[in-house]
Amino acid sequence: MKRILVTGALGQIGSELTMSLRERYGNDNVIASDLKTQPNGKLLDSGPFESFDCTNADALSAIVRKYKIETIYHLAAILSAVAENNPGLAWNVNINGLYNVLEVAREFDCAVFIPSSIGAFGPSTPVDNTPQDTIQRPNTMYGVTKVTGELLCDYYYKRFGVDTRGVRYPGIISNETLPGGGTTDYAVEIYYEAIKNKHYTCNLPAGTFLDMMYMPDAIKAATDLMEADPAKLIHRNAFNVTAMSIDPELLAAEISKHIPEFTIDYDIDPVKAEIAASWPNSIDDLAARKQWNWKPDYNLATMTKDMIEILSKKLL
Ligand code: NAD
Ligand code: AKB
Repeated sequence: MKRILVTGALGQIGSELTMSLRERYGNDNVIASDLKTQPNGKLLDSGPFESFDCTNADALSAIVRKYKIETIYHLAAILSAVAENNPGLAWNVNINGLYNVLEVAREFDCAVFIPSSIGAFGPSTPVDNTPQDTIQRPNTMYGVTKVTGELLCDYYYKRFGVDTRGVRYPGIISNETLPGGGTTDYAVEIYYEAIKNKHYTCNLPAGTFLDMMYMPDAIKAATDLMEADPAKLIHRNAFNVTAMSIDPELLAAEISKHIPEFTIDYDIDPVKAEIAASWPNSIDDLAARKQWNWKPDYNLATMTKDMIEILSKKLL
């Protein structure tokens, strides 16, 4: 039976990944943790929760020791738009927090899952069908921390044998917890606004193609990779994974099939637009498909149907 620690468990991905891990490995074996102190009822009622700052190495080490942790899903991070506004905070959390996780994993022999991002690519990366191995010269602080994280994780695997594994997530679309300050947040907000107000003002320009994925696939990617046969993993940090490449117009058109009155207009956020313009239009996830049988279950149509059904019950 695995003993698991999830950092950043109150975030967009952590809140759903923790519940899924608890179903899989048993409630008491999955310790949720976050800097925030107030978990929602479901997370708190279903298993242990600890509040600590991942940049505090002693606090992290005490939790790993206390619960005899074997695997860490390290999700605590600062996302792209917030990172551009506060680069020092992003460096501290995304790099020093990760360093603490890797050190504690080395000491206590833990496996580590750490998400990278399409943000690890930059303006000189090939934009279409971006290969697994390619130029990575991001020009955002988020991207700098993500590339550094990928390299650090590879280093800890090669140098110390720490079982580090990661994916480069695209924008994640979900209906449980709102996203935490990223460039792709529009793709979640659009569904909430479509249901509440039948209208959405988008902060990225029409024609901004980015990879996206529905949360159930994001969870599947994390758990499948952590359970994959290590002998088959040529890459470790980090695998391109994607489910769809879409722009605001395509997303709006799909929503309109369910809500015909829905309209979209644009009020561009220049910081987010610049970040998005530096990321790929679409990435190639063949390495993940070959090495650990990655395959998404949802496309734009099936995700949109599900999002609208779930959010209509939640919001109306
Ligand atoms: P989020 O912002 O929703 O959640 C991050 C959580 O980390 C928050 O609950 C926050 O309170 C916590 N946190 C922040 N600083 C902390 C600290 N010092 N100590 C402990 N906890 C701290 O983020 P998310 O969307 O769930 O992302 C999780 C991971 O996945 C991140 O590494 C992110 O870069 C990556 N990722 C996310 C997406 C996406 O679209 N959501 C896409 C690509 C990669
Ligand atoms: C962000 O926009 O910052 C994240 C990501 C794609 O890494 N959603």
